[in-house]
Amino acid sequence: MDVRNGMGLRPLGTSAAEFEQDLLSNLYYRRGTTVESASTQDAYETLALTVRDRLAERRVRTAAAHYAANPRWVYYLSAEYLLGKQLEQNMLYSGTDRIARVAMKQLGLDPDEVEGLDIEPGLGNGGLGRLAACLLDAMATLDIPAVGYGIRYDLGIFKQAFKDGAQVEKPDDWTYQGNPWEFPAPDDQQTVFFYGHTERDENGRTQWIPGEIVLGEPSHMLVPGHGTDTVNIVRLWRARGSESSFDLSRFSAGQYAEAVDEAVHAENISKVLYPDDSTELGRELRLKQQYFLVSCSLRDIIRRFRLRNTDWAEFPKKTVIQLNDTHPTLAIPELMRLLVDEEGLGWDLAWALTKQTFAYTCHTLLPEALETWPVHMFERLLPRHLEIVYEINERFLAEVRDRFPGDVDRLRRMSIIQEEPERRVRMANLAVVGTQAVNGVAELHSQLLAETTLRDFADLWPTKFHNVTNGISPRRFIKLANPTLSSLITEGLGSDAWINDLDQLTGLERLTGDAAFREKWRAVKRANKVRLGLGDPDSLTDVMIKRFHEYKRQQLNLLHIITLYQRIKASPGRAYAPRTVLFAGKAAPAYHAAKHIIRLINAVAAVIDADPAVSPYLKVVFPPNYNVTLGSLIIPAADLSEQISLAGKEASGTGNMKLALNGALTIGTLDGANIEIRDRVGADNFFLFGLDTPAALELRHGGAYQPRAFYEQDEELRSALDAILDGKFLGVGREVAESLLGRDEYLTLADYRSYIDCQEQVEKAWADTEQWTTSSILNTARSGFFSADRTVRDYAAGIWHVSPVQVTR
Ligand code: 6GP
Repeated sequence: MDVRNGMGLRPLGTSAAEFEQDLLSNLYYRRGTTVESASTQDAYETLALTVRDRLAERRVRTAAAHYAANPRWVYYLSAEYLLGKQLEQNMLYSGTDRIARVAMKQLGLDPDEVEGLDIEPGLGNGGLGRLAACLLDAMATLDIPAVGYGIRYDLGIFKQAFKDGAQVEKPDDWTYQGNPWEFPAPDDQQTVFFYGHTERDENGRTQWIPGEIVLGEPSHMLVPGHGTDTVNIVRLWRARGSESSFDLSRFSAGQYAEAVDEAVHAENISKVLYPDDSTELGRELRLKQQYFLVSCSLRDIIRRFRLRNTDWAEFPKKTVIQLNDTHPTLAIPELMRLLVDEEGLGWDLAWALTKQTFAYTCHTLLPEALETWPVHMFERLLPRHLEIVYEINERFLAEVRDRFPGDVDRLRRMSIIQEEPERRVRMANLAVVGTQAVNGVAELHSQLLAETTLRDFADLWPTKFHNVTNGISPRRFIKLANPTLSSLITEGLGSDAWINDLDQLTGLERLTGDAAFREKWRAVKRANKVRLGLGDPDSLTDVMIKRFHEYKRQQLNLLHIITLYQRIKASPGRAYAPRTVLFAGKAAPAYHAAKHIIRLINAVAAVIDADPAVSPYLKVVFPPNYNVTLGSLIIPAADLSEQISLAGKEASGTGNMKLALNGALTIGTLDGANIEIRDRVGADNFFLFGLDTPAALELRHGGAYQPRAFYEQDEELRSALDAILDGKFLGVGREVAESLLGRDEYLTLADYRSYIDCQEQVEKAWADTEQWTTSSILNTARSGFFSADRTVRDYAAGIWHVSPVQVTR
């Protein structure tokens, strides 16, 4: 179908009665059932389709506008997306939230029950995946022509449950009932090669003779903008065996398992999301996933380019491909292969086009999170790509040699190939060499990247390095997550324009003097705590929600809890301000140290709960299976936001932004985006503690750090750790204490006293309800900078050089 013909569409109705009519016809014609026999699942699917149709109509007009404009596109390549539930979002964006509920009631349906069946696609691990979703949201909202590319994992991030307090992982078969948000497009299927060898043909051109062929079948989900008619898409690839991969003769001979062997093998590529966050993981299947994503997506990008263009020289003018961390970095040698081997371009031209096309975002500082692949594995799976990487590297090292003659160490550090102790391909080096821009995700992170992790590259190409501080979707993380606060803000500001222009929140500053507004502000926070239902709504709700990682230091929070517990035990008569400490988050299944921390938190929670002398004042809760949905319930209820990573370790954080935006005060270190949050909300409205990055580096690298010295000098710290070692918490957690007393990689004990003292400041501040309310309002009022709209504008102006395309009716 020619998209230009989309203009003849009949606009779908905007009244509840028309919506009801459409619900009925979708129930009959697309779901194939009747009102009498419809299940709740039928009702849900029908509702989803009816909402989706309204966005699909905008999608047709968006595609037509984009086709006519032939603009420069942003292609966002990401192995992960954490999109969150779609129904509520799509009802808001399509403007059907109210009429849909009225129509459902008319049909005798319970909207809450029906909406309760919507499932969150958990196609990511944590920050990096959720950032991708926020950027897609903002790109659509800002009318930027964009496509997100990713993998349609059959199984998303595992579901977390607790057994005796320990994390157990359950598979997340998120499409078991189907997925109404998805449009399969088997006709856009791509062919992906693996293994095999290379040959030179008579013209000296290299051919890759593959050893395995897998099909990539795309489907897309709609990515609507808010307050605009733009609807972009996210296109997800699923691996399929080819038709010939089913062995009929074996099947006929009764060898049923063997008959499907090849197909199963192929389909395993998109079977499961690797449940790792910020850790390097060297498994061939993961490399296969990465190449699968890249190969399918690039062919699709080129197909789209060719709809309106013929000249390769135009390619970078029409295309910018943003690499979300190193996971899609194989796109660089893959584009070279396509241009040189398949299109016959010369190397120099191909390389110039490739470099101009790509940009790379780094999301970490942890050296162990920088991906590398064993050369032998890379070569076996992608023989032609290794040749290309070698060639890129040779030319690159010649450039370095020219600039820094005789500097052998530098060559060794910068080479795309690591030689010792094992030959490996360094994906971050490849990503820097093959792109026109590299960015970190917060000011400190970008600075540290250029000074430490990628320093040699920043010396060579200083202008290639950028900062783009992360941001979050105000639609998802305040408008949808916190409807009551949103209404109050709209009432206070006199309009809801702030949702697409978050800087307008500064208008709340003048309302800090309005007693009635302040009263309502507190009432909203309290009601959100009641809605969350995890503790006394009048207690200080202290939340730490993020992946479990030692550098994030959930263990430091836990030491504070144990100290509070021991103080209350020691002086039971005193009046303590009640506090509810909430943890939520998952640990990578193979990350044992993080799992020990989870188990210890649950044990401490149980011990406190069972102690009537303590439980009125202190409660620890740990709801399992943290995801976007649960986060959206917790964030609006938080009073205190724990952002306590060791300085210099957290690239940015985005939960910190969500919590501040919802009026929580932060207790945090000078790390990641905490610094920028504090700069904006004001030092008086932020609880700062701990070592800064230079001090942490000095203590760690001086080689003189002795956690035991802190233990010995600090009575409360000693007593907290001893309690763990003595088995006071159901005998659990000795590993945690031993690791802290042994190496304490992330200087938890060094920051303990400063943290405890700072928590006392928190308690004092909390006791002054009026001052706390002012700080809470100011946190919201001054968080406008952290809108993902600002982030996308920064990318658009500084890196992508793209402009919006308006979609008209
Ligand atoms: C995360 C970073 O840890 C976090 O600080 C940042 O806010 C987020 O990315 C978005 O930029 N990194 C990852 O999730 C990851 O897997 C390789 O990094």
